[in-house]
Amino acid sequence: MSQSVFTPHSKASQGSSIPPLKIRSARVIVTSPGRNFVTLKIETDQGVYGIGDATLNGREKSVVAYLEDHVIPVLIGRDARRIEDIWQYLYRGAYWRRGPVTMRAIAAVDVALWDIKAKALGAPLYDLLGGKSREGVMVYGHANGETLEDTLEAVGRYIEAGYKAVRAQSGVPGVDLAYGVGRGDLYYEPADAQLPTETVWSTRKYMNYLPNLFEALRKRYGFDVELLHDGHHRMTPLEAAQLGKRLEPYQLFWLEDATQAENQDAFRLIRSHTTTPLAVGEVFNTIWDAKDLIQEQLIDYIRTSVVAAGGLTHLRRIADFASVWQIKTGCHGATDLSPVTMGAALHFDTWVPNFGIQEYMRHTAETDAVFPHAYSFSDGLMHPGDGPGHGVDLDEALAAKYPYDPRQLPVARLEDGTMWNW
Ligand code: CS2
Ligand code: MG
Repeated sequence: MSQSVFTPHSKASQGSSIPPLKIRSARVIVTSPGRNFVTLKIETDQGVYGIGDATLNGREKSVVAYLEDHVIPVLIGRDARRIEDIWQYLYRGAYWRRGPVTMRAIAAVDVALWDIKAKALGAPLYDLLGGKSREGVMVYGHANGETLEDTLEAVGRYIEAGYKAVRAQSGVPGVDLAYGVGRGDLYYEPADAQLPTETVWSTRKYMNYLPNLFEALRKRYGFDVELLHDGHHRMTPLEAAQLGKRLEPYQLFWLEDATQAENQDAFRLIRSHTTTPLAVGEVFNTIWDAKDLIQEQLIDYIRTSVVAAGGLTHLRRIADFASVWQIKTGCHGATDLSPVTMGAALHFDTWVPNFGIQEYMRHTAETDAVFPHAYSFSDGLMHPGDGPGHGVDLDEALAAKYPYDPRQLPVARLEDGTMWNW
């Protein structure tokens, strides 16, 4: 790399509380302990290293190439302390801004750099963000069942396990393989085959059934537990408005992804017809995807995650912007977001003043072993741990035992064969 006065790492910084941390190497590690994960490890000349998650479910290799071919070469030699400058360099410098691949690659670098800086200072990451705003992070678990009775029982098991909030997804009579319904109870993994599984969808059958599920849930468990549901982009705005209205008596914590959100205007119609709280954003990559939704107060929770939206540097900007309109966070936390993202998210959640809730879908024992972590769950709350950094590591020797296993997400068609949103 050419040296010039404008190259950030060419000047020795003085008066800083930590000495320069020159990036010596960066490597991408792909492992599949039950599902695929892409991890970036950045090492500095001081021996301090950091790790970041770059997993893009079903499209993992695209981010691997982006990092290896285009990002790692420009990182070597830079000062790892300059998190903001490196973020701007990767975002502005790409010229081709935004998108799931670019923003995940930036996220992996960003989270690894925050990890490095926090470790160098000997502080938990939440302290660098501004310190603790709460004692624990409320999470919601995933209860699902093939029938209404199965789903009621699954929700009951989460309540017994101490969860204060539970997402309920159920098989729909007449619909084979509805979204969110796994084959086993504990772990739901949609990316299940090398070529996409074809599923068939009927919004009519779903909408006829869903209010019965929530009526039965409230009858059995009362109104103290928070209940959530994910529409997974399946409804039109008008259908979503109708469903939201019909769910009002059951006081959901939120109805997620009521409709597809490329057109932010679509939420105006939903909003004007229902007071069921709305959450959206797991597929968003930048503040621009949510700008109108936020400033027109068309949603209640922003679901964008550390890994999807360019890391902590950008996610906290989104959260601050949302706070102006009293919109809270509700970070995506499905199993395709690795324990590294979970750890970083829990530090973010511990700090962020306008925190709403955090999704927590347990990883398998194999995944937990590959990613030793400091976070823990008790009484419906999660804790990021108080050690230095984000508290999640990668056991590289163990990771090497689980080679990449190509899998894709399913697709959905309407009953007449028309392609629809999975
Ligand atoms: C989801 C995910 O957790 C959620 O709310 O919608 O299950 C999503 O389908 C996966 O993360 C896709 O990779
Ligand atoms: Mg979702």
